[in-house]
Amino acid sequence: MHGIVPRYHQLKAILHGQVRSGAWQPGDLIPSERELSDRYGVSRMTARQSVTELVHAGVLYRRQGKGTYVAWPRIAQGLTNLTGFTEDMRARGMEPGTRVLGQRMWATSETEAVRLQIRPGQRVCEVRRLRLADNEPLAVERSLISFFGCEQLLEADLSHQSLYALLETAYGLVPCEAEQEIEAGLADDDHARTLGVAVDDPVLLLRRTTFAERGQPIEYAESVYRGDKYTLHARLARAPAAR
Ligand code: 16G
Repeated sequence: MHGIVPRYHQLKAILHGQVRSGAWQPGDLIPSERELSDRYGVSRMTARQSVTELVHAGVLYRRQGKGTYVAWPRIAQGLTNLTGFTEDMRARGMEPGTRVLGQRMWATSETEAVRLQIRPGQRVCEVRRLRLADNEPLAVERSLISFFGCEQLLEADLSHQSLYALLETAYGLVPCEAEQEIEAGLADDDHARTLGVAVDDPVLLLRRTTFAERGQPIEYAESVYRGDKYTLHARLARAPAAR
């Protein structure tokens, strides 16, 4: 390797190319830093720096005492459009899947009631679901669904149909707007087991209140997304006054 581009940068581009071209597949163990330095005629330090940058970029990941592996591509989730899980996965050409973990009537807590703009203790339908794409677990979602007659949802088979689609077709409640919060978190025992990750692996905690037309809150959901699977993406515009 030669020229004015730093060597670690050149090697980084080569390694990234191996992943992009599919020569290295997700889950593959890549050559050690020693092998890379021999193969490309760079120092161990240069090899390490290239690999480290690709680890930071999420292209590769290290396993303690095992080596460096190719990471699985992440799902880039936009933050401006309101979409449901099913439509979102289908739009990406992935097959959505759902395992219903629980479905019951639930008396709302103080904070849940505030989110849904109802009285604390008012009963809503609670649905807990594991969400999968191409059979891989991505998220655990707990939805509280609130509308007059929501107990009918106890009869619904949500393992084979989309909640948003059902709300729309059966009840005329079209999800129109949502407010969402995102926080970093660590997988607890329960979530780790369900999502197939290790306890204390990073997760994204999402809380969303979804509103139907005329601002009627219909769902408050708390979701735990795998931290290794998602990149949240938004395009930002500078406020006119600051231009
Ligand atoms: C999204 C929502 C969830 C909603 C679901 C509907 C978040 C974090 N998640 O996953 O609240 O219930 O979409 O998807 O906001 P469905 O139509 O496939 O059931």
